[in-house]
Amino acid sequence: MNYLKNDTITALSTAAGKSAIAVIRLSGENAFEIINKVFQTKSLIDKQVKYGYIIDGTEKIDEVVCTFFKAPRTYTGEDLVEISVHGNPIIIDKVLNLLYKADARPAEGGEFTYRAFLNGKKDLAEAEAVCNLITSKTAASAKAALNNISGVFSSKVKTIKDNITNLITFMEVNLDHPEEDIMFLSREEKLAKFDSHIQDIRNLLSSYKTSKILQNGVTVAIIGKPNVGKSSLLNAILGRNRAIVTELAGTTTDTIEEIIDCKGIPLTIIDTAGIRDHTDTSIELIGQERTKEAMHKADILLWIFDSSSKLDKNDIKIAGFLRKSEIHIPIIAVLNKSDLPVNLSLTEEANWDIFSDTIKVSAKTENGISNLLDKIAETAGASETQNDYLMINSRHYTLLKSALDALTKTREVLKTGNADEIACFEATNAQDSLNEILGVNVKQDILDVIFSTFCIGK
Ligand SMILES: Nc1nc2c(ncn2[C@@H]2O[C@H](COP(=O)(O)OP(=O)(O)O)[C@@H](O)[C@H]2O)c(=O)[nH]1
Ligand SMILES: [Mg+2]
Repeated sequence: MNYLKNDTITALSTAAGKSAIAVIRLSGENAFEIINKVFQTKSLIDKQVKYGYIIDGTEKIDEVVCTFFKAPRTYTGEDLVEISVHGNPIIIDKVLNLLYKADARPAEGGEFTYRAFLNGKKDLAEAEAVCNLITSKTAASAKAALNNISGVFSSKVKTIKDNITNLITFMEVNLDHPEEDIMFLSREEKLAKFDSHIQDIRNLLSSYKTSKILQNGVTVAIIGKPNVGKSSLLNAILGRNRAIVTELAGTTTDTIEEIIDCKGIPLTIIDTAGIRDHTDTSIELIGQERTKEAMHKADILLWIFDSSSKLDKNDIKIAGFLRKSEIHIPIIAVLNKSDLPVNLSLTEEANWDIFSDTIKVSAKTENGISNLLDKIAETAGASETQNDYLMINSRHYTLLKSALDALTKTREVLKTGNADEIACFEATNAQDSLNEILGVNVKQDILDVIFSTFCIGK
């Protein structure tokens, strides 16, 4: 790893492949000197954005625009140049090779952001959020990730940490100068303060599950016997004809996956081949195996019924399969074809209590589809997902847990006796864990692991 070197680094920061424009970043002490070796411009010296050519000796390689950022007010905190070249991989390669020849080094994964962290432009939690923003799948999760980059999560952690630091200071003053009562806090007051900080940490921890849902999304598999309207339901949810719909049983032989934005959460919907007692073809058999795989992959099942006809042995087969399998996820009963007269009753059979909810819809008229999406979002836990920040990083989770444990111990020690010295020691452990989230005193090997998961160019 080169992370500790302070030389000048360069990399393509936009996605590989062909595009109108690609941006190459160059950052470090010698960034301006290096670009001057390969950049020919007639722009004025004082212009921050300069138009010109990347040249190899006298040969023009590309017509570009270079944006100059003077340290320290830059992304990395160093002198930085962003070269906008034409997005052709051959040109990009040539320009990068010229920069290497001019003494820039290929950047490691995440090295630009790593330098931003080292130079105090971002704390560690803010730097880690850069990846979350880039991989967000919905507008809601992108907004939350952007808030993390801007310090919304970090400032919550920092506030708790500062409050604990203040408390430790109070307790230490009390210990050192027991005779002076100017800054004296009673035991009850201290306990109340620690209780409130414990609650603050619990609140952050409790947003872990919902943040994960917001960022990673949930997977829903549409299952049921043939011809109940599974593919029609997928199409109705997507608002377009993605899956083939016919009145023939066994039309869908493979699984079809699509992602939609469902109340802010990325929802992967899988349409599956219908399960029935007998199968006509080997293709259908393979399709049914895929259906079973999809069921195991899913977080929620939508079991579709045709409410215009009675249950039959195919439904019983599915019920049997679900009972035998190790699937312990919410199952929503979707009574489709509600535009037709009702002939179905789920209660008349024994053991139909496996459903978390029952929803009536018509894939044909689209009646009830919006209700169904609400129900899916609610079942996934998305109603609690109104977070303005993300708490999805397992490193943060583990450190918050240790801080919570340390504060709980602090509280016990304070409660059982007059042992402020030990209490202070425990509270300092909590302070250390919270600091580590923000990147204070984090071991180099941990930093290496964090930033090496970033792509080159970030
Ligand atoms: N009346 C009515 N017909 C529907 C509805 N949904 C699907 N169908 C019809 O049911 C048949 C089977 O639909 P399809 O989506 O292929 O079912 P799948 O085998 O479960 O995927 C087709 O003829 C659809 O037009 C509905 O809500 N109302
Ligand atoms: Mg189908």
